[in-house]
Amino acid sequence: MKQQLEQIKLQTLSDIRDAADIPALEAVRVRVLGKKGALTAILKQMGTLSAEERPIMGQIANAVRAELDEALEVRKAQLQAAALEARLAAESIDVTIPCRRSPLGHQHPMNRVLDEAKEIFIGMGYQVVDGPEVETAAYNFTRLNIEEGHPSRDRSDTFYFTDDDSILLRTQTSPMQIRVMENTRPPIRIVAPGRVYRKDEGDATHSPMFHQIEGLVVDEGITMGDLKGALEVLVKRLYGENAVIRFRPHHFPFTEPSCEVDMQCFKCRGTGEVGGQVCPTCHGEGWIELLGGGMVHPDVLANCGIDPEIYSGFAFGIGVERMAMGRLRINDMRPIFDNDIRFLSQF
Ligand code: 2NL
Repeated sequence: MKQQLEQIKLQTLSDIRDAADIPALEAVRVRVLGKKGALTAILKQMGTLSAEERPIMGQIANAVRAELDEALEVRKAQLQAAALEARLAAESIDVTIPCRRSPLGHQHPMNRVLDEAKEIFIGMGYQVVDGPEVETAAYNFTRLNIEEGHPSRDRSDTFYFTDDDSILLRTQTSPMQIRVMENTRPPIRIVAPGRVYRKDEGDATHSPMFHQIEGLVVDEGITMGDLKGALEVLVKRLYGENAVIRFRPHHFPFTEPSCEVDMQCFKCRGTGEVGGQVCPTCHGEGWIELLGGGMVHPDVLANCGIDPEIYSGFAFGIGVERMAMGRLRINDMRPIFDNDIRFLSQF
């Protein structure tokens, strides 16, 4: 039996050494120490030995068992470490390989033009004010001298939320300027930029949502000359010192007198034709409509608690997309809203 034990020990130690992976090692363990294992079988035979032999053999068998257990543990740790090494080697990544860069975006050209215009007005001492896009008809229309029944209040032109036409999407940014006039004493010098909404069919020069910058200056002794001066500065800073503008008489319910301001066409330089063809940018007009303005109607001042006998003011409204079209030298507004990176990345 002693010889048998020695034989099992040597064979098993050799098998443990030769086990190439964890499953092979486990197979060795089961073969020797499992329920039907070789060493287990010998331990079961202890009962057949004499009382003198039993403790001696028991001691040897236990020593063999302990030695094999130990050898199994050591080999298992070795194999686990080797497996981990192999996995780390297989899964390693080279962090020094240059990565594929995702393209860096930039500000939308429309917002850039809007920011440029804001900066120009800030430079002239204006404050920028912001307000809600959902408005009341009182602030969007009534206080601006646009009475009930006026065509611009028509349901075909304005987005209303309520059946009584009292809540709407603002059609201009003037409501915010009305609030400033109600809440502060002159002098007032503000611009109100933001989104406005009109039920226009979208085409090359119209969109149901567009951006406006409105300006308002109220003080003693303000004249149409101040309006001309402010707009000349704006246009020359935006389009260059050579930009030419003209003022035409117009009508708005909220200004009196009122005007529209055109810029000489940058494409045909006012001639209305390019290479013998009708200019595609101004359609042969020679001029491009830029904005509307005028002297704040005395009733509008009075509606806001400002005495028109003491104070006067000018106001104007600029379509920012229109302005951007001129600045970016494009003659269609739609790509400004289309979000096509091939168009937007050019600016
Ligand atoms: C246009 C014309 C305009 C105004 C906006 C205004 C605001 C107040 C009082 C009086 Cl609080 N007027 N704003 C005045 C004239 C024209 O906009 O064609 N915009 C695109």
